[in-house]
Amino acid sequence: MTNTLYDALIAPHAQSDAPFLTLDDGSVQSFAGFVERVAQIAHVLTHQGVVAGDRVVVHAPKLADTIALYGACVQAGAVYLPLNSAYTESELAYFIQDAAPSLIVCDAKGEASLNGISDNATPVLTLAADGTGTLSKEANEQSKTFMTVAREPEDLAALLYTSGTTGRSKGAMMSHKNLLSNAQSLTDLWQITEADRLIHALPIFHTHGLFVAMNTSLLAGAQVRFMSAFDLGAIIDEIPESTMLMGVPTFYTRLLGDARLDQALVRNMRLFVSGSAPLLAETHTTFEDRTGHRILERYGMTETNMITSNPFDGERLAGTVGYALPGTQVEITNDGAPVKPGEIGMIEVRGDNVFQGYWNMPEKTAEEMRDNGFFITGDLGVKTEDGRITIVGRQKDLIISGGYNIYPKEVEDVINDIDGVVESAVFGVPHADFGESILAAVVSENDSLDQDALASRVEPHLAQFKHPRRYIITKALPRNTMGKVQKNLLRDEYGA
Ligand code: MCA
Ligand code: AMP
Repeated sequence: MTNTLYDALIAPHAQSDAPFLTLDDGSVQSFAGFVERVAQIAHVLTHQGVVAGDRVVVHAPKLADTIALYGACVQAGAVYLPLNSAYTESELAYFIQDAAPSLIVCDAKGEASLNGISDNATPVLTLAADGTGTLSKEANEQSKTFMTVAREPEDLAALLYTSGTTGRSKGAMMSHKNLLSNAQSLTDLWQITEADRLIHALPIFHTHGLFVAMNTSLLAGAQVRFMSAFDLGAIIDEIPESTMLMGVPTFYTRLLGDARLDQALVRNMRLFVSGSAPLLAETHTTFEDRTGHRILERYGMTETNMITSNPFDGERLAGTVGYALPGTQVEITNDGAPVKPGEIGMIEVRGDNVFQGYWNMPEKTAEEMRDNGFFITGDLGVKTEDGRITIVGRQKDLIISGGYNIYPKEVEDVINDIDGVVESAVFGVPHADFGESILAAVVSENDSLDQDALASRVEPHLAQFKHPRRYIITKALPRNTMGKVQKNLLRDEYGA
């Protein structure tokens, strides 16, 4: 019996007493301990009626048991569906209705509202920030071995929601092969081995922290210093004992803001990786001046996993995202036809890393996936003769704040629903810490709709990172002759 991901990422560690996760309190879970915990939680899933192909929604804190729950879904053949812990009740309601999970695991605080959202139809287990809750309680009573459920490479392992330009989030269906092939490429390319120790300070509900960081560590048998949240001081403290850091650009600008970052501190570090948002060339060069390390920038997307990477051994060029990963094809196109090197076009990608389509949305899948298997990323790029790729912009209307994606349409929909609002435009402006920050220009026919009134009506509906930092009340939005709102003019006017 085979299970593609389990056999590659988890089963090989069953007899290993080597340390896997080191937690904030200094406690250490060995690889063998992790394998046993995965089995215990897999039993809990089965007892709750979860069968192969069922979705398990996870809206839980970042804990060792949350990673074990991911492993348990893999072992039990279920589909892991992680959700940003900052999501509000109305955001959660959409995902639960769309994915129709067989089980929900949430923080103790969310139990009542998630029970309400699902009309008590879906079982809810809890996993609190201190590790207690019904999931862990039930798991503690289970056997430490579990009969792995067979899964083929094409079977689904995870469903990750990604917001869309239409405002409705789409569930990206990731197969065992999608995830494993990408983990293999990255592990080889970045030469990750069991001698590594990764500082993990990313959230684990996105591709970056879950798949790029955890799948590669499991595949290589690397140690992970698993931080429950981003904490600059803790990262500085851990750097001398570690070899790798994976982060969004904000991690690096914050590190540069700390006087303790110098060559002596990073003497044992082997690799600093950045992704999820553009790394400013200035950050890249300042980081090299301070530490002697050239940050390795890579590029990816939820639907595709990682697409390109700067080389490990070759030149890591600031402002570029490097070359297509082995096994991944990248084309720069105009209307689907490849353009010449040096010309700007749409970045399209094909390979085992590319997802299986959007959950329950075949028409959206067809819009973004060509018949020849190329996925249209919505990012604009340019390629050199030898294949090095630079991202020059985005065709999709997207703001990336501290590595979190915000689709303006989703926020505009909430603002436009407020009585008295005529229309709105949400746009990103440069921000020193988060890269981009979010503003909203609002046309209103109600004079009492000021900054505070708008914020108080928008905020209950959206996770905090999507909240506009400022509302600009205006008489009209700038439009071109086609009637399209010119967000570039808003950015120019309010960027400073
Ligand atoms: C926190 N806040 C934010 C953000 N993070 N606001 C806007 N954008 C954000 N990214 C809010 C907080 O709620 C808080 O609000 C205030 O801003 C300041 O919080 P702070 O303490 O500075 O934030 P933090 O907890 O230190 O978080 C910053 C962070 C975090 C560590 C950069 O945002 C983060 O972990 N980002 C990584 C996201 C990620 O993993 N992206 C990968 C997506 P208040 O002051 O009002 O309380 S996967 C992907 O993109 C693809 C596939 C890829 O290529 O990887
Ligand atoms: P997500 O929808 O969360 O999967 O975010 C994917 C998007 O993040 C991509 O389509 C890019 O626009 C952006 N992105 C990821 N990595 C990079 C990078 N290294 N440089 C610029 N943009 C990036």
